[in-house]
Amino acid sequence: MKNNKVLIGIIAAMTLVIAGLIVFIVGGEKKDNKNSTTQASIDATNELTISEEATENVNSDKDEEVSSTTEANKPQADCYVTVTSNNNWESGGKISGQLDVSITNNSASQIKNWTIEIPAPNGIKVDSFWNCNCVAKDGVIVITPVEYNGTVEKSATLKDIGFIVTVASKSEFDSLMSGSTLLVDGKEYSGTSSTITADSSKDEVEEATTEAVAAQTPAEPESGTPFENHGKLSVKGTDIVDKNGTMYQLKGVSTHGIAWFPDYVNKDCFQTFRDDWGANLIRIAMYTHENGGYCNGGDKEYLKGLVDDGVNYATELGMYVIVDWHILHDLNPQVYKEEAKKFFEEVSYKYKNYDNVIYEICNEPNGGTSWEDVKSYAEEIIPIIRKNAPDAIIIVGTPNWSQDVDVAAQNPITGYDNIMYAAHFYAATHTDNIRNKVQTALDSGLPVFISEFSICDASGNGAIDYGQADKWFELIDSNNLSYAGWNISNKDETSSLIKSSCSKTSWWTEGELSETGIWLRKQILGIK
Ligand code: IDC
Repeated sequence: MKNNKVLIGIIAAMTLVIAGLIVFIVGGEKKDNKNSTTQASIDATNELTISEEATENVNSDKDEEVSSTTEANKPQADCYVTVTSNNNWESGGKISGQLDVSITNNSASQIKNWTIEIPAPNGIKVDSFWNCNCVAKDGVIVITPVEYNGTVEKSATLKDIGFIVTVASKSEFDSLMSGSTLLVDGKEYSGTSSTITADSSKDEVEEATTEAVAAQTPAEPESGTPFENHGKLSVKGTDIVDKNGTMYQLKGVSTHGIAWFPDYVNKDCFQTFRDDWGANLIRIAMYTHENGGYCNGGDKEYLKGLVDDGVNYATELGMYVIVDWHILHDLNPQVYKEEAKKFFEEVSYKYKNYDNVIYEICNEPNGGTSWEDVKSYAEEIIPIIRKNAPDAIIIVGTPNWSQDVDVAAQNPITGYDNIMYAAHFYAATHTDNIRNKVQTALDSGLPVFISEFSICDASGNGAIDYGQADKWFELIDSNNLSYAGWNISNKDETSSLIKSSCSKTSWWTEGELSETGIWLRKQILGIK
């Protein structure tokens, strides 16, 4: 039995090494100044750790890869963390770089439930991470295991943990490679941590003493929020452009119905999407009809209060925010048109000085509602919003659950700037035929906004179709389409981004995200 396992392990190892080499050879496209890294992790039996790493340094005048910890500077402690970097680059006046982390366990027993803490400068941003969970909060980066690497066997080194950060300067970046602490079941391991850093101008090897985590001060609000960088948006042709007239893509998430999941309307939640997911957009969905919706027995003041909280949190975080009048089982936006007029009068007045607010005036007309009906509704609502918000982007829903953008394209709303049209999809149900509608609309110059989508079926549940999801994102990214993924909640359905077993409303670890959540986070972060 044991021998079989070893044999299986060896075969698995060889397969992964070959796969790694193929990925390295086939995927050799050069990008920026980043590493190309292929990783393999501990297998299901936990008996094998392998890794195949291929590193290419583009724009680098050195040919040799920076070596890892040498015998000479090998730390003496039983268990220790090694933080290294062989790549950093300038990004928008800041420094971004990749940090690779390993845990060496030379003690007599396995270690479990490890946590690594690295003192971090204020304003640090974690852009992506792999084989770990990684959050930067309150002056410290906290790294915790994922399902398969929480245990480090005795006499073993756990590798392939890494993350990418952006900080203000090279010295801030370098400081991340000293002072890390390994915590195992509450016990702090001290000792030395070997660090290596290199950039295109110099190779250097440093050794630093691990210190206890310094007194932790809350992180200051980040400079350079999406809104600070991009300001008031407008529509040019089929694109959203920023204050400089440069093409801009909104990428974000939609709440579930705020009446049912109000706890996710909180600032930490939105900040998690901004800082940990790379999102610049939050959509606040307020159902009008179902189960005590705004126009159907809902507490209007309470719901408007939630919308207001959401808009203000997003604004404080420098994010863009959609106020979504979420019609659904009311079918036709004409049903609650009078309520809609009052609502949009009020909110557009309240947010008249906010340049980050987008209005979505009817989520999904359906049930045979014609484009003519939707258009005439829009022609009553738009002027009301325009009185207060002359330039705000307004998204108009389209017939058939916001699929018929091709129909809207034949007879668009005229006389106003900054009008966009909603196309929604659920990838396991909506495939080529809806993509063709979007393409047709774009071809005829209609600006399309994917203000809601998921990768399961149209019920918001059922199996994920990753293949169709990829096809949708080819269309989205090649056309600079903005999007918001449904939905921020832990409801027990596939489209929810958070696992139903998790009640946290912010700072989720990867293990606390649903499959859809894990996929969408990577999508927004641009991790393929
Ligand atoms: C679904 C929710 C589900 C809720 C239902 C209410 O995921 O929890 O019970 O609404 O009717 C849409 C809608 C969106 C739907 C979603 C999934 O805009 O409100 O949410 N969907 O059915 N259009 C296509 C799919």
